[in-house]
Amino acid sequence: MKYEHQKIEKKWQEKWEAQGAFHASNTSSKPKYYTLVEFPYPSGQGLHVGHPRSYTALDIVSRKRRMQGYNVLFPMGWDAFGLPTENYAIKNHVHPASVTEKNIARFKQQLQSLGLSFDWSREINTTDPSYYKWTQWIFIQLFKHHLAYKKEMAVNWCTSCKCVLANEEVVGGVCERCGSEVVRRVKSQWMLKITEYAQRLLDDLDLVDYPDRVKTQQRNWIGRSTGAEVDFPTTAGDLLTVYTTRPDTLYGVTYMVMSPEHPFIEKWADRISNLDEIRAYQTEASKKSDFERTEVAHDKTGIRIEGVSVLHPLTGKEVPIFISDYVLVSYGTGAIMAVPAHDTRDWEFAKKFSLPIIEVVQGGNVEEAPFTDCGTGILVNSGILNGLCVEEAKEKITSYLTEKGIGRAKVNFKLRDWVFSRQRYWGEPIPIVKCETCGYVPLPESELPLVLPDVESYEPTDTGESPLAKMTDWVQTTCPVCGKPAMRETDTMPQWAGSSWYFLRYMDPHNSEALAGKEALDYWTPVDWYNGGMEHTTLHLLYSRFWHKFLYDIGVVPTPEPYAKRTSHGMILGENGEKMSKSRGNVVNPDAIVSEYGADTMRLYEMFIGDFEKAAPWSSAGIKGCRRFIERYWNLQNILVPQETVRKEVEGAFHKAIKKVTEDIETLKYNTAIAALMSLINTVSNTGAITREELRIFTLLLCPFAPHVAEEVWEANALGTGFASLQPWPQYEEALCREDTVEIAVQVNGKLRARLNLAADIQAADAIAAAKADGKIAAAIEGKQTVKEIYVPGKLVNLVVK
Ligand code: ANZ
Ligand code: ZN
Repeated sequence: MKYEHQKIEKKWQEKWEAQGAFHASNTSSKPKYYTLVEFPYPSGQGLHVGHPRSYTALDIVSRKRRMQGYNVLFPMGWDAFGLPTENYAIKNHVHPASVTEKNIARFKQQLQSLGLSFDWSREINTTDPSYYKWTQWIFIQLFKHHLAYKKEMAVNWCTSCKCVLANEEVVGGVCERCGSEVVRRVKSQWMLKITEYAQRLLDDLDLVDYPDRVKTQQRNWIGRSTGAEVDFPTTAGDLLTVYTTRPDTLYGVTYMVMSPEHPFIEKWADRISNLDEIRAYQTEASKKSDFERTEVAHDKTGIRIEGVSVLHPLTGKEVPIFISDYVLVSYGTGAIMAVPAHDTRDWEFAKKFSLPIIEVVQGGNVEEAPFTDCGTGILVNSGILNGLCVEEAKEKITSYLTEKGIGRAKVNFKLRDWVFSRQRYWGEPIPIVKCETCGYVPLPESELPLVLPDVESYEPTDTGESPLAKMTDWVQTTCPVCGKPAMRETDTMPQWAGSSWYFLRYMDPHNSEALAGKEALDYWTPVDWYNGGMEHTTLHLLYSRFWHKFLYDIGVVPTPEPYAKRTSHGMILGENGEKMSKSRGNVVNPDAIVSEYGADTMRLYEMFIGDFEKAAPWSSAGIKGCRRFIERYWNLQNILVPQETVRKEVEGAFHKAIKKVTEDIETLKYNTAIAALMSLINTVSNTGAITREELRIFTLLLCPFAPHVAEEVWEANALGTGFASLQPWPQYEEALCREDTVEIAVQVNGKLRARLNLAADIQAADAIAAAKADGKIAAAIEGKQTVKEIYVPGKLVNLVVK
């Protein structure tokens, strides 16, 4: 019998689909299990070999859970709004919806060819009006709860995408998507108040099982810090308030810095004598990204504000004010008190502008370098704080400032509100109208979905408005409250909108009354295991936790957190160890692999490729090795003997393999699970036969990894009734899993001389005899007198000689 992967794989994919083998049930007496992978953006390039790494990994978990008796929800869908499709549509004069449809068809066919056990009856598509109706509904709820608001603000503007980017989408000063320059522009934007959830997003990380590196990245992104605000009187009369994490260093302040965008500059325009210089600096600063501005390495620049200064609140001394781009308007109060002795950026600035440096925490030589490691230092030159340690000084000064009414304790977060509008076509319309009388008014829920109208051109306008703005018929409407003429919002939602709640829709995807029915939500929430890329840790993962918490607060979902457990896979690199990309010419096409070697080989290979969490290079030799393993499994049918039990001689090997595979799947150690199956096949092959019961167990263990070939062998040899994929998972007995040999270290006078494999239950005398019989040991003790012989069971023999 020849192993014909193409025939076999097609056959089983059709059978599973026809019989709904992997459909989840919303009414089941079984315990539920919800496995989720990040749904793809259906790009024109089709599936990448990186996609199946995540999908196969959780497919294996899903398949194992079904075999363990769970009602499993393992769904798939399309995160299909977004710029690449829109840009393609503009270039090729086609509707983005038809591009999307075509791309989805291709992706779906590719995914199905991999034998992934998705419940396709629950497929969703974020661009489908029956889906985005609920994205719009959630937006309206956010609006009604004052968590969506409109604000004039300086935003990141991608000069090439002609589009506003969230801070998260600006990486290293350039657009994350296209790599073009990002500048600051003032625009009126819809914002979502994720900052209101900052503390809870931080605290509730304790409720979930995420890898440490994911939790750490989220914590850093949220960036909670504690300190104080201090009000500095100015010669202009206004109080200049700063945020500092080091109020203890207040006596060390020798100058102040305001961000170039600080509103006081306009306010003080009449008093500032060097306004031209200041304005020129403001223009320069607006061209830089926050990232560039705050880099420590960035050369310090700034301009002194002539005409206004600050009076130190404790010493009464006059202190100059500068503007400099290293202070950001969007953080704290947009102004700082500079303490050059103990802050690196302030120190560099002070050196450059020859400003005084006053040491206030003892420990370094602050003329030579800033002393920032102040943990154990004692306060000096600091009036009422002298002699205190830093922590005591922080406390004392904060209560002192509070008492005097010139300061207060303050907690700050790095997290910013989420810029939620895009001036582009291919996104969810924001369901708001603007009325002269009533202001911003949400559409009545009965009018949802607000469907994207057809436009003639998808090009963004040169003014930066969305192409929808040109659709006057659509834009002009009436106010749902007062009936007077009103204008629709023409901005659309960002790409992150649809993915912020999609996992809920899978629970009840055809519901037209609600985003999902209450019973379905109560039953399936939370997702039990969610796998996705590390690159989504600070964007998607945080955004969707925020929306979920909000939905929890308004009583829609039953849990405060959406995902009980999160894991993250490493990237698959090109054969040369570099990131796969067209330009590097190292892209592997999954279709070609599936067609030549089969989906089972591809799946097995991607799981065998190395540590799941780490990046791994593609290897053609590795693929061939996995194919050979599957053929060896297939050929077991040639040595099959009609015995319905496991033979004694291989019983231990089987129980150990069951245990290993059972446990390794839970920790995503797929490479070692597969290695255990490879070793089991060796053990069995060496006996020259396999019994039906042995083949049955082996088939079930292999089934989650290579399901098509497992089903075929199962059926061809009538190993049981129904799909192999739905059989109970094999059980092992702990007692039969014990290692029968152990490695023993042999020492002579405490020095390691040899390692021996001995029976695990060997007696002391036999172990010592075996050690002495070893060639290296015999040489080492030759002609010497043995003083002592020690055997530590299962570990070590030590011979003391002289
Ligand atoms: C005085 C001081 C002395 C500071 C010292 C630090 C060390 P994190 O931990 O990131 O919250 N800062 C405040 N607002 C800023 C802004 N808008 N742009 C740039 N820098 C700003 O850091 C808070 C510290 O960063 C604050 O404490 C302030 O400098 C600076 F030895 O104040 B510190
Ligand atoms: Zn109105």
